[in-house]
Amino acid sequence: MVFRKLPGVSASGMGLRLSQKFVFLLFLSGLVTLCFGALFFLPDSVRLKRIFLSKNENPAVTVGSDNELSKKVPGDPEHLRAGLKGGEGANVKLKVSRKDERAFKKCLLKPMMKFAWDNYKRYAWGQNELRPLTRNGHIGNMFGGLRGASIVDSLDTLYIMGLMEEYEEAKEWVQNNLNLISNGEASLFEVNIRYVGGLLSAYYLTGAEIFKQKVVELGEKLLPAFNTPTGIPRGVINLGSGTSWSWGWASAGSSILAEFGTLHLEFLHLSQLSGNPLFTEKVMNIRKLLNKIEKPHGLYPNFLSPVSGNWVQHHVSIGGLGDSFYEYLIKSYLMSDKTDQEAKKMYYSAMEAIETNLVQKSPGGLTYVAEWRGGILDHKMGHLACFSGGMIGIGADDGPTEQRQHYLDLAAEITHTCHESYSRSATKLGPEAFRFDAGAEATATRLSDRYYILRPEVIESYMYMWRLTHDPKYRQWGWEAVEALEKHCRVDAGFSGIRDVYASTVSHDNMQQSFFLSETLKYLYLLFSDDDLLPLEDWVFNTEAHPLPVIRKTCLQEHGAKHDHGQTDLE
Ligand code: DMJ
Repeated sequence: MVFRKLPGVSASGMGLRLSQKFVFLLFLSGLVTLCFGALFFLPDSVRLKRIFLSKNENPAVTVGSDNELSKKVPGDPEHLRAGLKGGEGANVKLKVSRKDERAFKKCLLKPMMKFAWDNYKRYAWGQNELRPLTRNGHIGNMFGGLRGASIVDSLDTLYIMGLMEEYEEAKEWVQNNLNLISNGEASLFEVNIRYVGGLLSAYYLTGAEIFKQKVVELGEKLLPAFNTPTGIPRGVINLGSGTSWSWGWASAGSSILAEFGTLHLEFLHLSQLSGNPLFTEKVMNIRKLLNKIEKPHGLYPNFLSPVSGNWVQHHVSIGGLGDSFYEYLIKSYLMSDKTDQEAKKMYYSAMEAIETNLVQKSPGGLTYVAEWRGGILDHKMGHLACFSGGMIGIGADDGPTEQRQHYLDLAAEITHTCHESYSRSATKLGPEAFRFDAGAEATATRLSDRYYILRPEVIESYMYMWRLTHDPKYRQWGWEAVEALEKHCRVDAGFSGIRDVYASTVSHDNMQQSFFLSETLKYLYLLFSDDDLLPLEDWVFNTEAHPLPVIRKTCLQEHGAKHDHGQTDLE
């Protein structure tokens, strides 16, 4: 049948009966529904899909302040997961200003923390860490009989992010359940950086007396570890009996540089809070010995005998076993309101020796810090060593005038190399150690080095470098890490490390490390925050990312006058 257009009759109405029109309309709407429905089955990358199905949570980012944003972005992990996995970050870029985009990203860190926390609370409450695959808790043997490492490590992150209900739960647990009467074998270093550091920063941020009371009590339990012929503490202590000994794996009963060299910040604050000069005296004694002892090529080896006070092995590293000793030198100087000249001198001399002996450039132009074994270089850099980008960055400004720009450049180059170790993997997360030999450039060559356990060091350097330079690439790199964590480390009941960063199908290690909550998520949050949230002029972060306030000169003087100790060393 041929339809002719009749005058005054619309094309769609041409000569059709009502029932025919109805069938035609039904067919048309069916067709439209079918086409739209098919969009859902297209891959995410298809542009059409992104145009039609862009999620509606994005409008939240078009308005106002961070606070308004946090109300609008629900803390539901599924929502967050969908948001990140579907690549909404890209859409956001098209719709919002740079400031709002940044605020949106910052906002997403909070539900990540909440997700990690909620799952720890649900499956591992009171234990040290969450095992997210088996949905149970882990106690381990690092903290003696102490429990709740994830709670103490999280206090300040929860508080800073404004997760107040969760912070209150954590505080209540500390008040009622943190039992310091314990008899297990504890690592002096780990208890100090996580428990002492966590409680100190919780006290300074909130003013809650309970944290002060607990931290001073715990600090006193650590003092017997220093009862050695030299005053250099041993690595392991029984918190009940006070007996201490060296790690079985440390050669000839030695103590580890990164362990006895990472007490200074916390112990100075313990003296501040308790009025007990002993804490300061103990760490000043370590400082004195290290300052005096002969150093091969100006370098500090990683193993020292607590009995003879001599180096035991000539292995030097800015990564594991050495790392945070250097960090605490520059941070001691900064935390003393720039009065601790001895720490300053030791830091810059150590840096000079490190640059002369360890800093290398790969054939591909990447700057890295090698390890040193009795004069022979091992062209390897551990993930742990990647904190050094940030450390060298924060130390740049107080170095010799002619070296300042150089230090900032060096910090940027190391941070760039560490980013390369991430971007050269399938998961965009970095391996435990990467090499620069046998044709390798910032990649792991050994199977045993391919894992990633939610470590913070690379992100830590992004945060410091962002604060120091405001180069947007650091936020971009941080965001890449967020996306990779969401894609590969988030599991149904928390976040987990992965066994091989180069495998696109990941295998999880079933551990949500407490430093993921205390460091990784905190540094990411700070990376997307304004600089006036914990400004670097007023706070230093201990090596577990717990912020401690700068002790102002006047305060140091009062303290020195009252207790008559340490003042000359700090001037
Ligand atoms: C943390 O416990 C601290 O940053 C420590 O200094 C080194 N290792 C972990 C994180 O990787």
